[in-house]
Amino acid sequence: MSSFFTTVAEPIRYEGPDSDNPLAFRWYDAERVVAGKTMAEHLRFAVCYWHSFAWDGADIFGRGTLDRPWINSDAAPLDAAKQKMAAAFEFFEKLGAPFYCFHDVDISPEGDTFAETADNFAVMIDEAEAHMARTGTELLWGTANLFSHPRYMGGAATNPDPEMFAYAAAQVCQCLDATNRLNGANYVLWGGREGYDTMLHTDMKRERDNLATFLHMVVEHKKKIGFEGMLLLEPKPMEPTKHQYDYDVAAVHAFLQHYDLLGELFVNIEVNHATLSGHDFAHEIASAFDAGVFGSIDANSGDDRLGWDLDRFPMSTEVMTLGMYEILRGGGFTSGGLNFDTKMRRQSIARDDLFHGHIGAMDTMAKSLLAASAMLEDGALTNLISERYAGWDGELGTQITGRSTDLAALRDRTLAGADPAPVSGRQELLENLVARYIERIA
Ligand code: XLS
Ligand code: NI
Ligand code: NI
Repeated sequence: MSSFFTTVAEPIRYEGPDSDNPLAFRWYDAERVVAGKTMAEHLRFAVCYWHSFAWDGADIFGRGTLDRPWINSDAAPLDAAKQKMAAAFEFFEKLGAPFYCFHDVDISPEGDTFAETADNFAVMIDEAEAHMARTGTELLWGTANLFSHPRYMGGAATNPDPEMFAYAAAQVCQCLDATNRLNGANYVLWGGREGYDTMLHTDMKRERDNLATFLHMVVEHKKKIGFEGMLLLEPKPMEPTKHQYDYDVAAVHAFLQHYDLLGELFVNIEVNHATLSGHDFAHEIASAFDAGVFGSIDANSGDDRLGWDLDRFPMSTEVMTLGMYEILRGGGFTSGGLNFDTKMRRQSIARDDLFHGHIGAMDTMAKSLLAASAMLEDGALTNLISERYAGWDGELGTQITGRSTDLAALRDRTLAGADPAPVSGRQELLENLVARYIERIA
């Protein structure tokens, strides 16, 4: 076993809310049963490879800051990739995360040709398979990076040049095969540059048609190789492009419907992407369940005053409680899970800061699960909602929904009767109620 994280000797353990040990869980108790399932089964935590192991802290204004010896290594590219993987699996094991996620380029160095890249990738998939067998860590999802290389500056499936489409297809083919071999629970397609920077040079209809063709090919390939996981699109309204076609859950749902892809693709909802699209996290989850496209979650958070995808660790129990509430109300995860698509702040340069970020986030999600499941069990919100809509089960409501009345009949009825009186929506009372469930978790 590698020893990149020497200051953390033991696996992180649950010590309970009274513990002052910063390297212990205070709420995440993997085996604790909540509403019929263990916390581990409910939450299905995954650590992401890209921010945690493949990023050195560089931003657009400055170079890397983080202490990541496996990145800034003088070793040959494949040897460096193996060191990076050893560090990653040491971390997964010590944290006790059951799953991880990767992009092809996170785990394997790109060569000068696609053939070289494919050879490197094959070596690293063997390596990953061995680490997974040794540690028991599983793959929540794999994905191909179709946005970093200059060939994808104009998109991948939506590139104006079919040569780039073909290259992207080759990359996804390899990565989906590898994900299948590693028993990945899902496969993600984030449309990083599937959108436009300006409409002046964009044929939007052609681009959307080509994206649909690409997705049909992915679906066909999935069936051909017998991959059983879900294929997931990850809605995001913008960044890096000005406009992305998978803007939010509603836009993805309409796209899937229009191109006859419903039932084949589902969504991976990221908290910070929901915020960027102008929606609450809970709204996106509820929309996905309503449309039958819910899949998985990228758990992170933004910042109220910075308007881009900041990928902070989730720290707000209130936001996450409302999200977990919708997940539980919808029936919970099947093959999906909670992937921490999160990165350290640039000044958190120590290696063990990675532990503090993930421990806090796992505790936030565990607290949110407890509060949400108590709220659901007590029917605290559901009862009030049924009361609020009770009229729709009465005579008038069923006449309207059953279409046994019409506009003119409703006018006559309204002319003849007294004007209806509005009742209070009681939003503040409900906000206080949610706060009480959060205060009371134990
Ligand atoms: C970027 C996305 C990305 C996907 C995987 O904003 O969140 O990290 O999750 O390609
Ligand atoms: Ni993101
Ligand atoms: Ni993401």
